[in-house]
Amino acid sequence: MSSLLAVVALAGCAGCGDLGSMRSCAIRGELAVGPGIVLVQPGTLYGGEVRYAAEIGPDGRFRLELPDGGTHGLMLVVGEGYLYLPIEVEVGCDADTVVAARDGRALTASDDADLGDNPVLTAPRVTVGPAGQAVSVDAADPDGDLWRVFAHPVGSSIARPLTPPTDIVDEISPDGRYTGAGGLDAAAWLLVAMDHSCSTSDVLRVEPTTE
Ligand SMILES: [Ca+2]
Repeated sequence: MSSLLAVVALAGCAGCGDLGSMRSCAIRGELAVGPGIVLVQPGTLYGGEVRYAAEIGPDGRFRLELPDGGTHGLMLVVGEGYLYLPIEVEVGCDADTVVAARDGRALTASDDADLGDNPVLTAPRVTVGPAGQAVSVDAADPDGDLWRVFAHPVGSSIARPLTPPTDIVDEISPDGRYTGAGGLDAAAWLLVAMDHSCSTSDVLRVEPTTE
């Protein structure tokens, strides 16, 4: 089954003035498909580190509050198969910046036609210990172009790259057990791996277990 996701980013801010404590810089998603995850980089697309994320609901909706407005790169992981859609938006701070599906307009991304080269996540675990919650998961990429594995505590705006088992060489991350994210607590976590071809793993939703 194949479907098209058409997305247009609508700037919701004409000017980010002195709004004091009412200032809120947020991205609101009204996509046609879900569930999934959106990962966000401050600055231009691929120009910075992924720091923020939000869960995309089954109805394709999400809302993500950011500390600042301005240019942000988004990676939307939704739809049949997993091929993320990269877009760049200007985030305003006097009204939500809306990212919405509009059939036949603006940016489009087809679903992934070849799932055989996608990264795969297995054996996810979120354990609860004296130092807080710790996340671990096995990652493997069939054609060896794994980029990063990210963890997102659901309900927060945080995205964290998990630590690979060995060094990242020439921006290619190794297969193996990824770990990290101590010091954060959540009722559930989302885990996703991305490669250099915009393919992704399944988005895993994992609840903590007490050891
Ligand atoms: Ca791959």
